[in-house]
Amino acid sequence: MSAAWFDKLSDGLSRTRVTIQSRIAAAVGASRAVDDAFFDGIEEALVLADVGATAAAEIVGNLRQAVRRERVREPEAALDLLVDLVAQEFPQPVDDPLDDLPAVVLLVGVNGSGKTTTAGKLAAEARAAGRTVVIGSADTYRAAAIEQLRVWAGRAGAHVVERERGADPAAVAFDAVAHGMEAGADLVLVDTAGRLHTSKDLMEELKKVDRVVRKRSAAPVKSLLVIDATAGQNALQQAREFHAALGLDGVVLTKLDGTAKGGIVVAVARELGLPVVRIGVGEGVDDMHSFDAREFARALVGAPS
Ligand SMILES: Nc1nc2c(ncn2[C@@H]2O[C@H](COP(=O)(O)OP(=O)(O)OP(=O)(O)O)[C@@H](O)[C@H]2O)c(=O)[nH]1
Ligand SMILES: [Mg+2]
Repeated sequence: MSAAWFDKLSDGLSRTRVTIQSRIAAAVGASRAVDDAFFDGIEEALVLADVGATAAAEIVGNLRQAVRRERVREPEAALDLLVDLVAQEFPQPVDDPLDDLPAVVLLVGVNGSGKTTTAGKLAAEARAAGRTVVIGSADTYRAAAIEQLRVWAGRAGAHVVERERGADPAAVAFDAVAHGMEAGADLVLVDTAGRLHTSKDLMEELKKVDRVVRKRSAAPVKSLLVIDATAGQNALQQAREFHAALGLDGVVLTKLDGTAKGGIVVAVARELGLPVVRIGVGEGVDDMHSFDAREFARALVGAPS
């Protein structure tokens, strides 16, 4: 793990860090003791970073045990244990669907979470590794969405499969997969329209896209939920619903550059056992990184690397 990666992630999580660090500093206080006030401060800090009340309480419960077991007296040493505990919430090693090509990857999520941007970044990443990429433009609701994806595909050097606005998204997805299979593409990315997890019709539509893609694809199909880190606790409910509908393979956490709420993935990983496949830390093509649970935990807690 390079130091540059850590710096970027820490930059991305800087607001989270400031919040957690200052809370923890307040918890440590003048006494600098690992006492009830210390544990309460950490729990509060984790809740504020959107780890969720249940997860925060359990992590702190485990921290209390670990502190006792290891007879830790220094706050810094207790924070090291906290980093370990947060990191352990993530499934390891990450089974990266993008490592194992050929593959078809479906990008799903609520409106504006960063699906199209992530499709573009993933396409560019695969192209840079010498892979051939097809992107299916299955967000047919808005003409602007088709155009946006075309721009990303052009930039990445990926072939884009699209139909007119209003076309059946499942038909576009089918075309894209068919084209990818026939052309022997390494990676087929399917960008879907944003939809609320509470919308029954749109979730049914997505299931149809998924069915059609699986039927046509000779390669493994993976569904990734794109979560906006600024969505906070709501993202947990999104993850539950999308997971129930599709059986997700992982999540991409975007917009970590603009939030104090990166902890939501801890809750998602913990409850659903889903790996974080990539993180987005900006709008540019290079603003995406793979995820390392330990480094993430360090950045979240604000412990030095
Ligand atoms: N700062 C920041 N902005 C991002 C990131 N990822 C995406 N965005 C921005 O978020 C906005 C929405 O991104 P899109 O990729 O269009 O999101 P989407 O999920 O495709 O949206 P819909 O198709 O409308 O549901 C755009 O302005 C992106 O530039 C990120 O990691 N960091
Ligand atoms: Mg989009």
